[in-house]
Amino acid sequence: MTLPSPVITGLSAREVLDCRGLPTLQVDIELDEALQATADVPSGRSTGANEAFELRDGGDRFGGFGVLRAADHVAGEISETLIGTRLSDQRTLDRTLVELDGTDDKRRLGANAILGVSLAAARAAAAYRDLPLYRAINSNAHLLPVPLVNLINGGKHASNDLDFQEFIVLPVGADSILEALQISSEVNLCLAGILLERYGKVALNTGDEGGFAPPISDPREALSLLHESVAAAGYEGRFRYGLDCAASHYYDPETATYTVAGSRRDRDGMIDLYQGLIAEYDIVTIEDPLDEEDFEGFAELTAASGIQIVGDDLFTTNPERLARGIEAGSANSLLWKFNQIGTLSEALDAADMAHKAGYTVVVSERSGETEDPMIADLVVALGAGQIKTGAPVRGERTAKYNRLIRISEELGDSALYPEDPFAREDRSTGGDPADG
Ligand code: 2PG
Ligand code: MG
Repeated sequence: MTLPSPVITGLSAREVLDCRGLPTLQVDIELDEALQATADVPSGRSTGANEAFELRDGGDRFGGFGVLRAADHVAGEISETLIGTRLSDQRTLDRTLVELDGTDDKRRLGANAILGVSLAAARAAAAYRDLPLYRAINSNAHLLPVPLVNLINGGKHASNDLDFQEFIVLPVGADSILEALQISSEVNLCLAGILLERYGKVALNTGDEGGFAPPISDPREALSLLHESVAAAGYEGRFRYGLDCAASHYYDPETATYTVAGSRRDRDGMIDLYQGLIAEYDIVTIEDPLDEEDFEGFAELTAASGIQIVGDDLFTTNPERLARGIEAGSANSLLWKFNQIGTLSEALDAADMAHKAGYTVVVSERSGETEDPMIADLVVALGAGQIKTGAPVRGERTAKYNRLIRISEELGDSALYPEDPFAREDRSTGGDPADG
């Protein structure tokens, strides 16, 4: 049975605080029949150069980070266009928003204003059909994701000397999302103990995504710490390992070199470094290993390594950049962040394009997050099977993890936690570098 489309009767936005204490947008939408929905807009720190434009106020308020102009656009022009119209489908709504803005990167109204409306409308439409969001988007949704749990932070997310941004454990040997979170959390507690003993209390300071930020600079040391913690927790063989290097942030375009732990390397030197780390530490996924414009280098590493190479700053969830990457064989996985492109439909199109090309999709949070758990519903809706949403601590991260637990419960017997998506016959699961 098709329900008649509801009419949009109200639209407004306010500034709220994100997890860094910076302002971000929260959008409310109202439909007839007194239905109301809200969505928050996240914000990145190690952003790609090609992301949609986040409109900030400048000036003195909040150090220039205010979003009152974006809020005014929601209450003004966007409301004038949408209020009184029918919320028929997401694609039509998003197209209206994109056309109203009229720029390539949504800079006139602000991608944050546009995205907030797009997401709130998706939630309202699901509520109107009395369905959870994941079910409203995909009637067959049942796949829970393996979390890429970011336990050690570096790069732009931490005040230490690690150049790589994220050191990740993947609980591939769990039976359910709940068990995945349990064993990840236990590993995190073991890591805390090891850090305290080895480096003192200062090592328990954390970065933007809740992972520890120990005073070290060598990526090998960080990876060894992860392996040691998994072993100490008694879970050898049940985890694999990953990195988000966010390499554009330690790349110098003038000399075409990368500086990692004080030494400079060119592209080939970096590929050698990654190949060594992959072999030594059971690394199955690396995000942004090279500069965001180096489609060719990405293709080289993808072919040479045989592991999951994820494009974040490389693709910016942008179908045009993704198409270029698919053509060139750059990466084999898309990092999926809806605020990089600015509407839900365009982000869904990018995921669809990735899946059709045989790429995996990793749904991701931003470092500047809110308590809004929407990406948990979206990763299940997409059947993506992988989510990156920080350490298993702090409300803005646990909001997503806890929503996944509820979704898993709602799905009951149909809920599926993936078997190790990285299993390969030629990869040994035994042995641990930390053991010697
Ligand atoms: C990334 C993200 C999220 P930011 O690089 O993948 O982990 O960081 O939101 O700062 O871009
Ligand atoms: Mg990234």
